[in-house]
Amino acid sequence: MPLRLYMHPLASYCWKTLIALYETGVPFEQEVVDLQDPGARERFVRMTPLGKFPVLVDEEANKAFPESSIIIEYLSMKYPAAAKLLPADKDLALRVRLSDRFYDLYVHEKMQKIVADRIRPEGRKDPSGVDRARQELEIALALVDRDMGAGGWATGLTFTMADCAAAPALYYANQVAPFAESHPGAARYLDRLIARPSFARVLEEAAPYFEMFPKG
Ligand SMILES: N[C@@H](CCC(=O)N[C@@H](CS)C(=O)NCC(=O)O)C(=O)O
Repeated sequence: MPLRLYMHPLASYCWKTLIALYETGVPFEQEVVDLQDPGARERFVRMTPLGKFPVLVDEEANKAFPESSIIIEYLSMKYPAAAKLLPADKDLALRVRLSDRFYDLYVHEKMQKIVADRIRPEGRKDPSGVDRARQELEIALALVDRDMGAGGWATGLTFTMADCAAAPALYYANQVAPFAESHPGAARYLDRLIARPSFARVLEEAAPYFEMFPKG
């Protein structure tokens, strides 16, 4: 098997790449890494010193990539079936990358900040950082609500890398800051993402691990 994805089934950025892989049917193998296991962590960090999931290894090409967006860019360059995730038109591709950045930086990262605080020990929590993350998440969700209520995908009628980014970011944001009432347009977009077979499959595979998700 030429492609191997180092990942964890609960990890949101891994979901982003899994959605891309399931969307395109590119064959790959999953290598689940348990970062709680010191041996597994040490081996993983030797491969990728920042220790972040996902990492895609192309064994045939002898290449390895961290960073979910770069992994999707690589898939779209190498596999014709994945090319649709990044439009050939340069202006459209720029819009997809902009939307991908928006979901990663202003939805996903804010959500991660809130979740990460849940697992900090008492006395080492960061309530003002979490307040700020909640405020910034709220601004981002208002933009999603404004743009996505009427239907379609992140940058138009075609499902792209931006939707791969949006799905995990909005799914987990809705767990930590439910937005169905405050932002119904954003919630309808999340419903469309959840109904998409690629994301539905990711959620089904993650379901056995959901009890590990830190409670608020
Ligand atoms: N910018 C990176 C973010 C990756 C990231 O934050 N991964 C999380 C899981 S969703 C992780 O590896 N966390 C483990 C850790 O930080 O120890 C990407 O797009 O892939």
